[in-house]
Amino acid sequence: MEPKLIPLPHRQEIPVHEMIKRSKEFYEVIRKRRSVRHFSERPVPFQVIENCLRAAGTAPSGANFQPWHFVVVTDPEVKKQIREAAEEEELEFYTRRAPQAWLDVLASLGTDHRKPFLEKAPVLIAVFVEAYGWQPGGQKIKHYYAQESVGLATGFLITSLHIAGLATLTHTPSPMGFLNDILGRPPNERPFLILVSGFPAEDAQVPVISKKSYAEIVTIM
Ligand code: IYR
Repeated sequence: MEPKLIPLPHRQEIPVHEMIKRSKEFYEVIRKRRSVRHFSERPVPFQVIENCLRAAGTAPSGANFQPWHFVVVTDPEVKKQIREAAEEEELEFYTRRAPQAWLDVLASLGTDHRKPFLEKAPVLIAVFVEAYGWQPGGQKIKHYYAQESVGLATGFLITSLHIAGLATLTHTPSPMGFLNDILGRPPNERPFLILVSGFPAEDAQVPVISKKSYAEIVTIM
């Protein structure tokens, strides 16, 4: 099949000094993002969530399959079910499943099996990976690079929520198959993570951590 090509729409021509300014400004905004575990119960304007999800849906993906699905949970009863199921798995993780070496590296974050933020935060966005889909004729089709694609879309989502002024936590109870049952998602969708979202609590605290230096993460050749 011949590809249908069009001239690049929305071409940007930005003066170099402006490119440098914008990239610096973006860095200054994104470097202030922190994973937050203490949320306010203050409701979030739904339009913000919707805009951020629209932004996430523009991410690049393998063969443009867009193998993601986002379930927005605000219902306190559903959040309670998710918390209970997650805490059950997490208790197993912290007391039996996790090797000591894993528990050792988590110690600096101060995490444990209790996940009150799953009820307290006003919005949980459950992100699913569609491992496969169906062609218009009904034939099953594998989604290539599905994990990577959903990782990229989730990055867009976290970034846009941060820019909109909301805090997030990427939460990955393991295993999290319970999300398919609670949220009624089909078997071709695998839970990727829960993006806990909302305003940070007035007294929110975060662990003291540092990011690797530029020199550590970059090689110029
Ligand atoms: N899923 C557990 C454990 C955990 C694992 C990693 I890797 C983290 O960066 C943080 C926590 C939990 O949510 O507590």
